Amino acid sequence: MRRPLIAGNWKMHTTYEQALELARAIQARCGMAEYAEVVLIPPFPWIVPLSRQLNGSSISLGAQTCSAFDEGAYTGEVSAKMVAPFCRYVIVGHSERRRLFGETDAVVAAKLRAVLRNGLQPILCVGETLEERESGATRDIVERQIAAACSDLESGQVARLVIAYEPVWAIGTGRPATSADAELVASWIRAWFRERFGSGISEGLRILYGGSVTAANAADFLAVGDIDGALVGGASLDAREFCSIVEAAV
Ligand code: G2H
Repeated sequence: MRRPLIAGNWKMHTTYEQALELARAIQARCGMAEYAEVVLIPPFPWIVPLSRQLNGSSISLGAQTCSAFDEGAYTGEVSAKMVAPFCRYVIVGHSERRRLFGETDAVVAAKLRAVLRNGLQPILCVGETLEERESGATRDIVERQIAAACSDLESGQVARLVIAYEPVWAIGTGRPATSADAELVASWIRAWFRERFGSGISEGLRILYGGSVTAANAADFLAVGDIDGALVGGASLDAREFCSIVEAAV
């Protein structure tokens, strides 16, 4: 069966000292969790020191984005190739990247390929805005985002994906989706992959929910059959809260 994945997206938070302490506290409380895969996704500069600190632990690391290119004259970019020795995952298509930094579906697709090319696993974020939701376009939007990123992938590549359903209106707002909302969209996502890649691939695909996940609501999401974990933002910055979310995956 699919092993739950609980990922903490630290976004652009923490000082160096705070990052080391947060990871230490998480490792102490849930570093040996076997029932769930725990992933910390810190800002770029903390990836290498945290990989040293977490050496030997079952916690793995991810990056919050990456360049579509592997190397070259791309000032300010960080490539998947650079983080590959230290990370297992890279988030692509987070709504903050799409909305604040102009990442189009085409850019997201190019980044996703860079992640795969460098042996890492993409966590592809998809989700609708409030306006799109209210106009009944949720399924179209989510399927368009997935199709743009995944249509021409091979089965072996799809098997390495993680999909995070993150409704934009639920991110950082303290207003999560209901577990029924998330269940419906997760079922659409799995059906999309089943129709194109077969049930073997779709049944192995991990689908996360993200958007104002807390220790108080995590169990509701994790109880949904098609939801295999959580992408946690704000609540991942508190070790006790984050580890309570991990423990909800038991
Ligand atoms: C959604 C989520 C983490 P938060 O972006 O990816 O953030 O839990 O703060 O809503």
